[in-house]
Amino acid sequence: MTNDTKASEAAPIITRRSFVATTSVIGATALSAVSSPATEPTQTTESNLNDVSSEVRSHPFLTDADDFRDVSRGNPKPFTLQGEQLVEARLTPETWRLEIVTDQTLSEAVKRPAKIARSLKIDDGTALTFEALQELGNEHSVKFIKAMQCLNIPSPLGQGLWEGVPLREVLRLCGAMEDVRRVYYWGFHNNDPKQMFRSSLSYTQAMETAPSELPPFIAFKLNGEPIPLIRGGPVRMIIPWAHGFKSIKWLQRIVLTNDYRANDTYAEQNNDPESHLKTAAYIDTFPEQQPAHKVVFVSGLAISGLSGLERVEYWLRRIAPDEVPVTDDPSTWTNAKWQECRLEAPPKNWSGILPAGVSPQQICGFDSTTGLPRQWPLRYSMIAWSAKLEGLASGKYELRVRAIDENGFAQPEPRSILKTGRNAIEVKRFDVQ
Ligand SMILES: Nc1nc2c(c(=O)[nH]1)N[C@H]1C(S)=C(S)[C@@H](COP(=O)(O)O)O[C@H]1N2
Ligand SMILES: [Mo]
Repeated sequence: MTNDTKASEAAPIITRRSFVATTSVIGATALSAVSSPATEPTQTTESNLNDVSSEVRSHPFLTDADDFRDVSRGNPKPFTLQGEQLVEARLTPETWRLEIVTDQTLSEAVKRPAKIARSLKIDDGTALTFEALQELGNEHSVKFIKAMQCLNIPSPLGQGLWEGVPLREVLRLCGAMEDVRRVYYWGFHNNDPKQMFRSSLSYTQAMETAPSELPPFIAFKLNGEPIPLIRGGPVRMIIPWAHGFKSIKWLQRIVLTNDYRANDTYAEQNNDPESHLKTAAYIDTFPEQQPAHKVVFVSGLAISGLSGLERVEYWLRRIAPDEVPVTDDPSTWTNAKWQECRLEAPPKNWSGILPAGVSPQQICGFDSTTGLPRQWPLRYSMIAWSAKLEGLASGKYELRVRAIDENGFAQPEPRSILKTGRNAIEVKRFDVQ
């Protein structure tokens, strides 16, 4: 099946209108808390229960910069600095500088140190300024919609439209290189080595991008605005394919090294430093008490990871009074009866979703002529799914939701190793009375 067919076959997501029209609404708590385009509740009638035609999501497509779940270290956390402290930390657009230097450490693994024709340093006034970065951005811009997710947190943190300059264009400023095998980078850490949160890429990942593929980039805008301090501004690294730990906030230093080993802080904590975002589904929180014999809508998010997203399925299981809830073992999955969920279709009109002045044609993953997404969901983004549970009798229930990737692998396959990305199948338990 081509991606185009899939996009056109995707059913529309259940609407806010139908959500609010229902007496029994799973996900309503989460729903009312988000800032989606306002649609006023209409009267509760049978007909609008089935109205799934308009395109209002249970989550905004782009998460407000302040609404991401925050994962950051530091004491004090860099985003709590103010006034003169920010100036000293070089975390204002005027004071921000990016240094690019070489690693001169020799070891068993490194016989010759990295060499570059030109370093960018604060000392001699050659470090890259915010203005120079933006100028590079005028020439070599990259825009990308990314689901931010932590390898170790089992729910997405948010989704943003990030804009910046491909890392390769910035590294080009250093001229000829010799004996560079890896790119190390980190951000402001209160000048305390113990607080450093580092990440890395191979030289190839940094410098070469296959046609239509996604380059690592140095971002200075989020959702059309300057990146706020809380999200790692003024300048943040964005690694489109990776979990959050590669997307270093408050970026200030790049070190080119001849060491072939990843130095990621996450690698030191038993995580796979080369893992890509996983294809997986997540369930919105919902009330644990539901009325019997009413229509119950459930919803959530699905991330399209490296292996793409084919569909999302749910399994609703009624638990007999004497039964113990099942565990996540293979026999459970063999006997389960999975049913397909609706997936949010590509928006027909992106202008209400994207920031003013940004057209889909400019964004990676969209056709530059038609402005249509080349695949849906866009790779490394997330969309909403929904399902309608009907006529539930009183009792205890378990709802499980899983994603199937484009290789036909069902979550949690093929990654039983949680340290490449936590994404066990989610289960929610609720009572119907
Ligand atoms: N400088 C710095 N960058 C960082 C981190 C950090 O602690 N310090 N945490 C990383 C991790 S583990 C994640 S999951 C993401 C979270 O991004 P967010 O806070 O914007 O949601 O930021 C990454 N970048
Ligand atoms: Mo993370």
